[in-house]
Amino acid sequence: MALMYQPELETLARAKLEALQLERLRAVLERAYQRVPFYRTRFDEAGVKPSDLRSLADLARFPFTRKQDLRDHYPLGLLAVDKREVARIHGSSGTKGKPTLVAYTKGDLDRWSEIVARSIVTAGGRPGDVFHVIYGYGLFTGGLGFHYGAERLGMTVVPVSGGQTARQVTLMEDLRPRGIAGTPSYCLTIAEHMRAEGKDPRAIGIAYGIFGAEPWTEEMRHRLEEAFGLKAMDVYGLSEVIGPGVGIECIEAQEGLHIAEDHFLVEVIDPETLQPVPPGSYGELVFTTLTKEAMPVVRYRTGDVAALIPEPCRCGRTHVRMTRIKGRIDDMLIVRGVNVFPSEIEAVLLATEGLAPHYQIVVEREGGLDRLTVLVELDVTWARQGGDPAGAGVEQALCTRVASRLRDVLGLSLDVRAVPGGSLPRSEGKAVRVVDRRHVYA
Ligand code: DLL
Repeated sequence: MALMYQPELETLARAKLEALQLERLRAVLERAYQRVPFYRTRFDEAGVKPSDLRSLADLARFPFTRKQDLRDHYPLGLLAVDKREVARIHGSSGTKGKPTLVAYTKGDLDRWSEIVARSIVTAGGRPGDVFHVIYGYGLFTGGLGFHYGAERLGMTVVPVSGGQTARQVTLMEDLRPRGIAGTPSYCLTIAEHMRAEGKDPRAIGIAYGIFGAEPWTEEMRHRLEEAFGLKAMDVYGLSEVIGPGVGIECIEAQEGLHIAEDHFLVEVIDPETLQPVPPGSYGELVFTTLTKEAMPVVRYRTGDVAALIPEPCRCGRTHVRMTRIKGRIDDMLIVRGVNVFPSEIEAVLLATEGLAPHYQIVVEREGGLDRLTVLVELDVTWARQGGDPAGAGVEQALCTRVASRLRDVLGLSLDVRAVPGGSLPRSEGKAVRVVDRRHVYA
């Protein structure tokens, strides 16, 4: 069996796990009802009381919470503790609208470190490893979340944060980390920077990478693993629920993220009907925190689309797995009536030899019709090695081929255009993939 940080909790039999969840859920609902006026009003409006909860299924009678509710109670209107008990504040990255703030008690921070320490071990990390953290430090939960989890585990943490790519490379070459944690897009930016200097990222000797905070694909995993010679694991989380550590892939299977079910109760719903989807089907993830003190959330609608994987995992952990996030509901493009997730486009692009792992999706409106263009860059190494000996001719052929593959996959006609190497924006944190110009002309 796999090496585990808390084997007794990670392999808990389902019945025992559900009993633990029920006990914690009761306490959380009671706490929310007694201490947070927002939840009291919502529960009263829905005609439910915490004491109505007899089984986990009864949670379905309780109302959902949305990001807008946090915004409406900005900055800290959903606190369940006295302000003086708040030990730290974090915020969502705010790539969309105003940031939402979240609060932690000392106890919350302690539990979060433990959850992240456990996640790092799940992904192959060990005490004593040099661990390079390129998630941003600050209000964003990525940097500090991984930092304290790694310290709790007894690792040697290098708190580089994002940006200053040249310095990142120097530190990696000199300190030789065994593990790295960061957004997959920024990690590829680092690899590109190294190659441009004639260096091989594999020479650093990184064994495992813990990547998340943005949607990515299996094809991106292959690119990262090939570039650095590491094993890439997906980590999921959101500040409203806690931060990184809500779910993590195990290094044994690298197939689906184990949800820390002793701390977070997961549901998957149809975002239109708000009803649960059948087991194994895609829908919107909804989480209820089971152990948060400062700011518990009840049935928080994440906007993230994924499916649960009901089959047991070969690593021996019993906590349910979820698939990678397909995308966010609000990132889903509707182009001429067809639903498109950027990750579906990424999967085709990154599976194509000759294309660099940088792209941008542009949607415009022309004469009342939506037009989708995918901007790509050629892989410099591929071109240099003779993949594109004739120049523009081959480039055009490659774009035509990719466009036709995308048309097959998406059922939508679109253009693929190659732009000069290095001209697409490079990520130093969460990548922005979509430029939707339709509202400009609307
Ligand atoms: O991104 C927490 C985090 C930090 C997760 C580091 C993993 C690693 P927020 O800034 O609040 O928190 O953004 C949360 O990011 O609702 C998803 O849409 C997206 N997201 C997070 N992890 C993944 C992932 C952090 N592995 C929002 N795959 C979430 C796809 C992800 N999307």
